[in-house]
Amino acid sequence: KILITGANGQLGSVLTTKLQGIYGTDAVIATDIKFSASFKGNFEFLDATDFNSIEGIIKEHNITQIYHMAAILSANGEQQPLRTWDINNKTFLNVLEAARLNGVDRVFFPSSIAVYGENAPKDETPQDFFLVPTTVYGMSKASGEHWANYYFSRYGLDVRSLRYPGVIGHQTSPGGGTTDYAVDAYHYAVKGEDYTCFLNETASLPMIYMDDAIRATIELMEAQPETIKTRTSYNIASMSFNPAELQQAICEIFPNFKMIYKPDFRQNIADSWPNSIDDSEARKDWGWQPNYDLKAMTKDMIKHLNKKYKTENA
Ligand code: VAH
Repeated sequence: KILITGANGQLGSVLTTKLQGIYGTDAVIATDIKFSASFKGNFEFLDATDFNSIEGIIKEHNITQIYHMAAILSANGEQQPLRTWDINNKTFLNVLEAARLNGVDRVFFPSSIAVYGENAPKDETPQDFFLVPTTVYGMSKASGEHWANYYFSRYGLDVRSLRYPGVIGHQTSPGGGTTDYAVDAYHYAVKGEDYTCFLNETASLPMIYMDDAIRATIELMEAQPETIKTRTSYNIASMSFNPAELQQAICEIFPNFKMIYKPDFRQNIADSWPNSIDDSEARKDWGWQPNYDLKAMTKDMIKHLNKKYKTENA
C-alpha cells in the first residue's frame, strides 16, 4: 500500500488521484493535517512531525511506498524560518526512519530548484553544482537531499527525488510558493480580470505543467533501481518563462488580459533561483521527456479553468 503525506496539497492531491487510478483507491492511504470534504478514498489525519503516528500508519496498512509531499514552501517559509526548518526536516527524517525500520520498499522526496543559490550559473544550471540556497525552504530541501542519499548509502533504503521547477496546474491552488503567480494569472484571465503579479516582468524561472510533474514522479518511482544513478535529487525541466512571456501566451487566447507588475519580497527569492536548469541526467538515466511547453500548457489550463468557472457559476 502507498502512503502520501501532504495529500491535500498542490501536488499531493493530484498525485493521490493519479496513484488511486493506477493502483486502485484501496491501495492509497492519503494523509494530511487538514481534512478535505471533497476527498474520495482512504484519508487519515497525520501530523508527520510525530514519529509514532507515521510508524503506526505504516504498520497498520503494511505500507510499501511513501510519497512525502508535506512541506512549507518558499514564500510562506520566509515568514517563519525556524518553524519551517523544523517541520520540513523533522517530517522527512520521521518518514526515512519509520520507512527503514518497517521494511518500506521505496520513498519519494520532492526537492526543488530552490536548492540553488546566487552562486550557480543562471542558465542551464548543472545537476551537480555547489548548493547555496537562500530560503529556508531551499535549505531544507538541500538537507533533505543529503539525508535521502545517506539513507540509501548506509541503509540501502530506496529513496528517490526530483528537483521540481515551479509547478502549474488547474486542479489545485498553490500553497505559499514563489511561482504561484503563474497559476493565479490563468485564474484571473479566465475570470476576465487583470492580474497584479508579485514578480517583475523579466523574472524568468523554470516551470513545469502539473501533468508532466506527476508523470515524472511516477516514472521515476517505477524505474528499475539500477537506472537511478543520482540519490540526492534529479533536475527535471520542461520550460522556462518570465511573467511577460506568460502574459503574451495568455493574450493569444484572451487578447484583453493584462498583468500589472508589483514585485514584492518574492522577487528576491526568484532572483536567487536559476532561469533554466539542465536535466540531461534524468533524460539519460530513466528517459525523462516533458510533453507540455508554454503554448500547450496555456491551452490546457484555460480549457480546464473555463469548465471549472462555468460549472461553478452555473
Ligand atoms: C515554491 N512552488 O515556489 C515552489 C517551488 C521552484 C518553486 O519549489 O516554493
